[in-house]
Amino acid sequence: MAEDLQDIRQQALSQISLLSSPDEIEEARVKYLGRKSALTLFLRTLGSMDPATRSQMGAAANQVKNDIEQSIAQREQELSESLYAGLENDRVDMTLPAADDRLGHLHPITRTWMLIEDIFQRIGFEVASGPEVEWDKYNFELLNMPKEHPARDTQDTFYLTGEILLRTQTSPVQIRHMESHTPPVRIIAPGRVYRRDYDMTHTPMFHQFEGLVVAEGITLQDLKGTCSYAMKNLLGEATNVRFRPHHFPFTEPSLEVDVSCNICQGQGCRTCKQTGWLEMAGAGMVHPQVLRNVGYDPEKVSGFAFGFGIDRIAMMRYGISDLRMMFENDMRFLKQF
Ligand code: 2NM
Repeated sequence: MAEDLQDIRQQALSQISLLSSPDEIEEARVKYLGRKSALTLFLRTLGSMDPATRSQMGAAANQVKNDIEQSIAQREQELSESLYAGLENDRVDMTLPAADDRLGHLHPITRTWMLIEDIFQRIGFEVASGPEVEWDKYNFELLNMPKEHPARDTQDTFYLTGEILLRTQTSPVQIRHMESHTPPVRIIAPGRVYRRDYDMTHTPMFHQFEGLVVAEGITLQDLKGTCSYAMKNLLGEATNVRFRPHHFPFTEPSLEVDVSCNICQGQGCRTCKQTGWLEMAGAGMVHPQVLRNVGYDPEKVSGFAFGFGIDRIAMMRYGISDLRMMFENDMRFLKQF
């Protein structure tokens, strides 16, 4: 009988030390001390024992009962302390500022690119695109620059094979578009272009957009009006635009487009080399030979084209002096915009 009691005690104590929640504590209290517990059943048998054994066993049973109660109380205390410790550690300071979840943003060049598309779409231009890996034929030959043409030297071309290259301008997009469409044509072609060049103002990859309008009765006035509209929209209504004669193999006549320096408002500074003007674009009336090359009749239609550097415009819009920063992806630089 005494051994039964010790078994009950041993089993209860070892299980109580494993309890891990207030619910389990309550279950254990019923299981080890309740009306149907082994201990209670044992106490009921005391009545049938002889008096001497009864008082001995009664005392022993009470001792076991006390031990179990104490053990449960102790486990209860331990548990509440560890729960409290958990709450202490997970405490949230409601007065702290919220986590920094600012969104990222588009690159200044991407933003300028999108703005350019928007400005030209408003006056009826469509956006065209084409491959960056091009045939020599589309990048040069159909643009009136045959194999030994001296203008090819100024382009510092990356050749992949004798006939395949990285486009040096987006003009091939315009050629492809004219080949597959009949006039009237009114497109801009923004995109990446590649030249072997690297310094403060040149990177081997840069962004350009060219524009092309071909229809009956297009004149140089249309070119000048369109370029002025674009520059004023991109660089501010106060921007002045001027045109100087130039030469390109694919246009005749050819022009260079200058804008008044928006750093010194045309007064003269380091950026504009004291001239008050910044060179922004090349342009001209599409050469009759280029029109014939794509199957158009220069007696019936005429057109103008222009080419701008997107990076250049972004630098002016955001006041960036070194083009290379645009492509280094230094977060301290990018976060400013
Ligand atoms: C420029 C400057 C002047 C141009 C010409 C053509 C085409 F395909 F119509 F012949 N596309 N782009 C052009 C004209 C590009 O970039 C400085």
